[in-house]
Amino acid sequence: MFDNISKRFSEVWRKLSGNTEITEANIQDAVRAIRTALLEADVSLKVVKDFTDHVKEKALGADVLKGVRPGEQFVKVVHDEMVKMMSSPDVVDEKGRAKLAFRSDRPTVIMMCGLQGSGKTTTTGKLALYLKRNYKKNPVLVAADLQRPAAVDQLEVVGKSIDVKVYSDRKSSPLKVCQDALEFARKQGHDVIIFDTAGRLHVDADLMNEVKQIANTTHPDEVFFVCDGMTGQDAVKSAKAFDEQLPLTGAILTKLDGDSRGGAVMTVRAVTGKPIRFIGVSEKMDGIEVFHADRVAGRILGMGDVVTLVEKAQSIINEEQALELEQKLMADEFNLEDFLKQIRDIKKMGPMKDLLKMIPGAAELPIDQINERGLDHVEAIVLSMTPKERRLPDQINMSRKRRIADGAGRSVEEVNRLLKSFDQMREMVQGLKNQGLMGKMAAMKLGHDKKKMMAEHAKSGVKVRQKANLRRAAMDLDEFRKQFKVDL
Ligand SMILES: Nc1nc2c(ncn2[C@@H]2O[C@H](COP(=O)(O)OP(=O)(O)O)[C@@H](O)[C@H]2O)c(=O)[nH]1
Ligand SMILES: [Mg+2]
Repeated sequence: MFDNISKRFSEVWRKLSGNTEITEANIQDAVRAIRTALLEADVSLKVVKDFTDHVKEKALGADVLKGVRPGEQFVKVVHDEMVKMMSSPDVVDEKGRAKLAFRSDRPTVIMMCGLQGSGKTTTTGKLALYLKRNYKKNPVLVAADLQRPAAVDQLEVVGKSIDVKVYSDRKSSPLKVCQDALEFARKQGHDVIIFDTAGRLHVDADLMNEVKQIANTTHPDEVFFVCDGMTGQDAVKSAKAFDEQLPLTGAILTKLDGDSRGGAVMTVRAVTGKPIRFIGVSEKMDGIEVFHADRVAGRILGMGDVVTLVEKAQSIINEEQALELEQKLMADEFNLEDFLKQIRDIKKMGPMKDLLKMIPGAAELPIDQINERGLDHVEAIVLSMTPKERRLPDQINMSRKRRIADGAGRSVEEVNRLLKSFDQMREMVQGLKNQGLMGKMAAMKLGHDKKKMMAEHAKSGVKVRQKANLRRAAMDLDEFRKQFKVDL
């Protein structure tokens, strides 16, 4: 995600890190480099100019803070400006879910619009799955793209894959199918209805009339402009055209998993004033994320996205497992059995490459050289150990190593390497513990909810000191994020 631009920013940070003080001259240099990076990402000229003007002004005006390196302070200025440029108030609820204009007197009507190929049909399905999972809704999808017969088929496949009803009538008209579907939804007790409308290759009057009519007749509660995040200013032009004709309530930027240059995501809100509500991050039905400006800014700026990484882990490892693991780590009981479990959980989270990209500074790593099969090999090695060996890895001698290697079809060196990295991991955990970071991790896992954290920990009977750590952790989550950022 945003590979090119985040590499560019990493270079800017690296150059700055050599300076012991921030002067007008080196700010000028950095701002110039940022300007080039943004223009390359196809951000519109006006947005770039406003952005760099603000950054310059803030950076020059900022008081030098004690204990903060000048480079770090500059990064913060850029980060904050970028968040400001992309964020909108009141689009996320306290649980981190997308706030949507649900209504209770009739099914909530959501309308998707945008150019052909922008991802409307795919996102219609993703959104339905999101609403099912996060709000326990019972949505129905409406095939309102009657341009091509295949469009209806495509939505039906999508609906089937997520077990959501699709309403279609191939012989009808787009407007009528939406009206009839609304009636159907009312009768069948569907509480959300999503219109998958037709797009064109370019904005044209016919298309606009069609979607306008649907909107004027069905009064949608949310009108989402779906936009291909790989494009830059072109996307923004069409966003403007749709915004002039329809009561847009937000934008969804798709395909950010590709080599998106980031232009659209940085420009859409600045130009239309409409909030970005979701982003699409894969072709699959669960490839949708609520848009958090600070996280996306972190990714663009090459600072990684620890919060999303933790949340991703959270959706795989449940809270109980996480607490159990944490306690084992605290008590130094973590062994290769747990390691194996971890590996399997990591594998469930998707390709290593994608995960690593969320880690701060990863834009600098040779990520393309990562061997995705590596985890399989590690798993095979641990599997060919006896349970006792997994619990007491320190007791694995040479002949045991040979037996394990043979059993796994790997070399003895690989077994050695695994045991060594396991040791290092234990050391690292020790280090984290010493810095009080484990508590902070736990704080994130429990959604930063102090009461819930204290309750969980009271139940699990951890020591008082650790509770104090947690209490502190709840307060300085920002500090945690800072610690995980690139060290300048
Ligand atoms: N990688 C990726 N592909 C996507 C995403 N969203 C949509 N696509 C793909 O983009 C193509 C066009 O999507 P579609 O939903 O048919 O667009 P529509 O014409 O607006 O309905 C399809 O091949 C989708 O699989 C996304 O977030 N990531
Ligand atoms: Mg479609």
